[in-house]
Order: sequence, then structure tokens, then C-alpha cells
Amino acid sequence: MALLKDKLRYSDITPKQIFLNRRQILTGTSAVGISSLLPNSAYADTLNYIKTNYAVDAEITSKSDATSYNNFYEFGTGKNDPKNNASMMKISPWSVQINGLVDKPGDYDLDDILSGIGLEERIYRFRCVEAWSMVVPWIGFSLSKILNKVGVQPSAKYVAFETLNRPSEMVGIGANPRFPWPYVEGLRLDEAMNPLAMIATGMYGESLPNQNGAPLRLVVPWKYGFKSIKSIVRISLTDSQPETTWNKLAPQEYGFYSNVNPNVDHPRWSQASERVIGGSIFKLGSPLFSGSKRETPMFNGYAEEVANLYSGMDLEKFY
Ligand SMILES: Nc1nc2c(c(=O)[nH]1)N[C@H]1C(S)=C(S)[C@@H](COP(=O)(O)O)O[C@H]1N2
Ligand SMILES: [Mo]
Repeated sequence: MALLKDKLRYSDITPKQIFLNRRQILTGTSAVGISSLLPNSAYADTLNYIKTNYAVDAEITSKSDATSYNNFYEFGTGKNDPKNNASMMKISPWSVQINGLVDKPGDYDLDDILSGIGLEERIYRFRCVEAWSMVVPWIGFSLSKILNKVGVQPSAKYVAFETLNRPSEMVGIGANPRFPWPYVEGLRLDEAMNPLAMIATGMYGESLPNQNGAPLRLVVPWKYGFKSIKSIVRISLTDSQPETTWNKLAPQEYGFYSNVNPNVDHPRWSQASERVIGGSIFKLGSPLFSGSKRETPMFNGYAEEVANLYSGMDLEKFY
């Protein structure tokens, strides 16, 4: 399925919103420590961003569904737990350690990372390995922009990511002590450099809610949702394939690549179709909820953009 260019952005289809960019407003003041001067709630401001070049021919999931039906085990394993518990997480100040095979390693304040990087809205399909899906209007930028900023060394082959591990603010961590915290994920470098691989800082015209991975998270639309790691505090460039949380927990069920593939079933359920979240007033499972099922396309509909990354790999095989 091709991407539809120049579609409406979320703000064009929502009631009047004033787009304030606190970073632009504060231009001229020192960029250092801006986020630490503002309360967490500053991140609820609406954002300034440019129109999308990425859209899909499908209805956008309601904001209330996308922000209340979540997977973020640091706040509990129930779908509503992240929304109920994630406000405990302090997201300002926030820094990301970038290390490993890079020219300019260091602890980067969020504002340093974002300075000079324009925000863009992208409407992506999002497919969880649990066989449900959403369509989400993210705001952010290509991951490659960060990687180019810090300078990737020629010996780097993979990118590893790590989530905040702060049990005092993340009640799911203590509740699930056998889970291998912190949550970690990884991509091959060429996957990470693909323009579709995105760092999101917002959604639905606003900064990311905590439950969706504030203040910055990965979004990899052609892979199962668990690859899209939330609330990132470390990015490491490595020469060997990094460990990934779900692969450590159940290697026979979750591979490193985990590309969306309707032809390779999960050992416990089919991946051929998916349940579309929302979109009907009828209860899930009702025979009237006919719009709720959708055939899952290869690479979640992004084959045109990413299939070339996997030439030579047997796509009928589990990776
Ligand atoms: N740190 C962290 N990142 C995570 C998860 C998690 O439990 N912890 N869950 C993953 C899974 S399984 C999915 S489907 C998506 C859900 O993203 P959403 O809640 O924004 O829809 O986040 C992914 N990123
Ligand atoms: Mo998921």
C-alpha cells in the first residue's frame, strides 16, 4: 500500500486549536535548561509542526482510545494502568545518554536533542503483536536526525534503546520484579536510518502523554508495537545485536526483527488479521462490530518503503 502524500493533518480535522510552540516563543533566551524551568504540565502544550507527508487511507483512532488503551508495563500490565499511573513519572528535566560508537557521546538534555530539529506530523498505522491496531497521528522526526547529529562511526551496526527505570515513579516495576527491567529494544542500523523510523514527541497535536511514552519514544510502523520503546533515556550504537526485552522473555515468540508479517503466526494466535481499536459504538465481539477486523498487510502496509531492508531473508520464517 502506497503512502498517501499531502493528506490533511490532524489539526485540520479537529476543532480550532492554537498552535503554540514554546520553543519558538522562547527563542532568543538561552536554550539551556528551558525544560527544567517549566512544570511537567508544559508538555501538555500544543505543538507547532508541519503538515504530514505520511498518511494512511484509514480512520484515525480516537485520541481517547489511543491514550487509554496502552501497553507500558512500567505502569502495570492492564491496558488502563498506564493512563491511571503514568502521571507519577517526572519528565522534566529529561536527558538522553547517547554513547557507544558515536563521534559525540554524552548526556544530552532534551532541548539539545530537539534544537534545530523540526517537528512533523505523520499518520502511521500501529500494529501490536497482540493482534490489535490503531491509526495514530504522531508528531516527531526521523530517528536518523539524532543519529546524524551525534555522528555514527563506521563500525556501528546496531542501535540499542533503553527506557527510564525509576521504580519510585513507575509502579509496575516493583509490581513485576521478575521482568528484566529496564525495558530495552534495538534496531539494525539500516533500519534505524530508514526515514520511516521515527522519534515521537507528540501525538494528536499535543505533546506526548506520559502513558504513550513521554517525553520521547520510538515509533517503527512496520514492526510490532513492542519495538516502539517508550520514554527513552539511552541510545547506544553497537557492533553486535543488542538484547531486546520481549526476546529475552520469550525468544520463541518474539524475535529481534519482529516485522509485521501476516504469514508468520505467533505460536499462540494468528497474525493474519487484527482487531481495529474503536470505530464503533458496538461492543467488541458483537456481530454488529463488523468493521473491527482487518486483514494485516505485510510490513503493516509499508512494504514499499522497507522490504528492501530484508532482501535475502526468508520472510516466511520467524525472526
Ligand atoms: N518501555 C516500554 N515501551 C513499550 C512498552 C512497554 O511495556 N514498556 N510496550 C510496547 C508495546 S507492546 C506496545 S503495543 C506499544 C504501545 O504503545 P501505545 O501505548 O502508545 O499504543 O508500546 C511499546 N513500548
Ligand atoms: Mo504490543
